[in-house]
Amino acid sequence: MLIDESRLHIAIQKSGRLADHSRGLLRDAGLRIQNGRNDLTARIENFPADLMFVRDDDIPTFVSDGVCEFGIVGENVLQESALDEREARFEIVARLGFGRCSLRIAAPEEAVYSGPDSLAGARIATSYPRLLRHFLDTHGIQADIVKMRGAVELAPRLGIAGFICDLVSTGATLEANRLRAVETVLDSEAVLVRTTRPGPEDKAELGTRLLSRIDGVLATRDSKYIMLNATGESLKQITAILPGAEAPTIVPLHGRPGHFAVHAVCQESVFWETLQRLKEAGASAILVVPIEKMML
Ligand code: PRT
Ligand code: ZN
Repeated sequence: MLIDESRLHIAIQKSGRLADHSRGLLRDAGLRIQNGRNDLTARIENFPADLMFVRDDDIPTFVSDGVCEFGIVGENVLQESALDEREARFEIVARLGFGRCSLRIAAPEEAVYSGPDSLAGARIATSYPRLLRHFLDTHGIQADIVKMRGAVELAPRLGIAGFICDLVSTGATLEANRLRAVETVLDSEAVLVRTTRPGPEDKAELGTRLLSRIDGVLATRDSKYIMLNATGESLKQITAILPGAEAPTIVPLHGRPGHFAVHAVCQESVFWETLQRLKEAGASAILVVPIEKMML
């Protein structure tokens, strides 16, 4: 495969739970993904970067080896790889808020469980042997790890292991297999990783540009722009209620002495309850508008 050295390379999952969200994030950051080049790569039309579509398990290696400067992957896959003996040359540069799940240890519903000590001497089936070993070592527990590539939830029923350690999101799979979660090994979400291998300066600069765009998208996802009117006496109380707003803009209203317009970017969700509280504090004409783009 020919790699164009003047362009950034971003590894994302080819298909699976993270694929659509990963493309969506890059699209929201203004990157136009050219379709139809081939199955493995795609060119970004308006930014010097190429995407590489790979299995999620390969993303830490691609980024660590510097084949790709960036990657989007679940923290569970990344941390499992980071515990490998090989030096992991990557760093998390953004948490992306999708693909949330937890790596949990689960026991058959009827099993007696009274804390990590109950795992001593047990057999635990998992696809995440290093993370599980790390958890057991941290608690000073000796147990056998049975490595499985998939269908881990079947292990207790098949008599392969007494416990499992697997990803859980809704909990439906555990329930369907009459298992219950007893410990959390890791809380995970998709993350943006960057290689820590040194590269040419112009590429580092491109990387900074890409990061600043992605940070902008993440900041706007929950942010809202709030506008309202308030009297001078109520200003202090109102600005204290505004969620996650630093230094709101306050300007006098023309022809209405003692009245002000307050404008603020709120970095947290704005709920109806918040609007009610603002109104009770003396705010009127409250407007909440979405923010399309933001560069921090
Ligand atoms: O083909 P490739 O290797 O790229 O994909 P994959 O099959 O290995 O991964 P994929 O697409 O299934 O998941 C990619 C990433 O999504 C994972 O590494 C996690 O970071 C994240 N993620 C979020 C999940 C889940 N939620 C999840 N629920 N990954 C897997 N599951 C599975 C879990 O293993 C279990 O079998 O879903 C089942 C449990 O789900 P609930 O909802 O029943 O609890
Ligand atoms: Zn995988």
